[in-house]
Amino acid sequence: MTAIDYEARIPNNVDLASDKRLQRALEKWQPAFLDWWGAMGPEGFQGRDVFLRTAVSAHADGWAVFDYVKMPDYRWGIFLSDRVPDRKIAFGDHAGLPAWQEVPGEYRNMLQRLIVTQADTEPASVEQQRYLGQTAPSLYDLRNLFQVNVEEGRHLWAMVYLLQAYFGRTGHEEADALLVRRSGDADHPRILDAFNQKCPDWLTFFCFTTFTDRDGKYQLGALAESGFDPLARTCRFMLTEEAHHLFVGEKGVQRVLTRSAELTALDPNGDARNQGGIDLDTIQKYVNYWFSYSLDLFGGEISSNAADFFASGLKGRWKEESKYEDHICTDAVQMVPVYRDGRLVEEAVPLRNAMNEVLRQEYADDCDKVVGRWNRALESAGSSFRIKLPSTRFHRRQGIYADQAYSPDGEPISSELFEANRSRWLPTDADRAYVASLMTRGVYEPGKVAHWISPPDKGIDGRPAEFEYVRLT
Ligand code: BYC
Ligand code: FE
Ligand code: FE
Repeated sequence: MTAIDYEARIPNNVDLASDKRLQRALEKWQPAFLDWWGAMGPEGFQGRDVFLRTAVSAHADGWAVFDYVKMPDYRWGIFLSDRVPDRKIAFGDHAGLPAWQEVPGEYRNMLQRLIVTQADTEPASVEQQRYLGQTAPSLYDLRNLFQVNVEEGRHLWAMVYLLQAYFGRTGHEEADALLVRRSGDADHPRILDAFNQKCPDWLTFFCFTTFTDRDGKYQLGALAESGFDPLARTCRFMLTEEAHHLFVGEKGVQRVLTRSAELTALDPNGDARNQGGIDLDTIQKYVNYWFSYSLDLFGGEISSNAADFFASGLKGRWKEESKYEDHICTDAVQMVPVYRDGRLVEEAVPLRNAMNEVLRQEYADDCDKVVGRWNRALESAGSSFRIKLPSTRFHRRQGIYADQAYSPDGEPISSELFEANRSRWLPTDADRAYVASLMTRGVYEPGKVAHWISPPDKGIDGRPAEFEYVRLT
């Protein structure tokens, strides 16, 4: 195992000090990153003490410390999980050969593209969440937002390290370009659709961290299986941090649901909006929106890119090594419902070409479990309302379901019928304006929470919920 150099300008466990060229390159990128953070990171609060977790080691026991930190002083570092001795490529055409410690020349472009795509999402999400601090429902939530933000920043560092260490000049150019693209920018947008959508309110933030960060979990899981060992190792460590992002999302939505159920019960007409809360129907629409946008992040159901990623050994399935027996997948097929002549028919797709869909199904099953936990919370709150995930065909922009309209149940329907129901299925401008109207200012007194959300049931790192997670004085 490699010792952590925590005194270095860039904390790392990759022995950066022994590679002066790389160290210089990263130290040159560092001020550009900090400029970007200042311009596009959280608006306000940069001079405040925030009770943050900082990664200081890549080991399961005690990999992080919690303390007050001002965000610009956060120690963004480069941490790879320990090397597995004699690790072999686990799948694809090179299965059984030693894992690559250098970039395999024939796959250079493909690998760089995968890393750039992964990297691009990290700063994008920080940009999307830039203004949320202004309207935080509590200090606890404010702290969680900033925790997610600084760690997405660290994920960017993790990918930039790979680009600069292994991809020469083009890697350096891509590292710079990551600080130039902007979420939602007309001329230089982020690469994937979901990362160009607005995240203007906290219900969106909680849906985003539930559904979009969860795409991160599955994509990182697939890349953690990679035959390119440095990528696998860095993704393994990123997954440790990711768990908290998913927690923030799931518990956030759950607290909104619980509060909404209470306010619905309180109202003589059963209308949570009359009680200053968010009605459950609106929450369902937000779920529909972010689940479908996040499904798009898995790419096409039938994809030659996915087949190439798998064949080359660069990107596996979720838990490829431990969960599957056949790691070659040249003979197997995956049945995929395809729209033909006005109806859906199951078609056999060569498994390698269906790898995006295999990963998407893992993801959708996981999302289903989250919704199950939300529904148990609704039940405990005495509500008979249940959140339901729409079909994976509903409201898609990418893949084979993008050209045809589907109902939330996944039935093909006319685009007229879809449009006629759009306002029932997806958030309207009025819904968004209503949600935003509840969140015009932050709630910053320790222990207080906004009216539209229930308090957290416990605090962070053993601290009470009413702890001063961000010091504003
Ligand atoms: N939006 O063969 P296809 C995270 C493009 S999230 C726009 O169907 P492929 C995080 C595609 O690029 C995890 N474009 O798909 C979460 C291709 O373009 P070209 C991020 C899209 O390539 C929260 C064309 O359509 N990590 O970490 O098999 C906060 C046809 O593509 C989209 C990764 O994504 C889209 N949604 O799969 C912070 C892992 N979907 O080549 C962080 C790396 C597809 O025709 N990326 N396209 O120009 C990949 O593995 C693959 O690039 C994808 C796409 C799975 C994304
Ligand atoms: Fe991330
Ligand atoms: Fe995340």
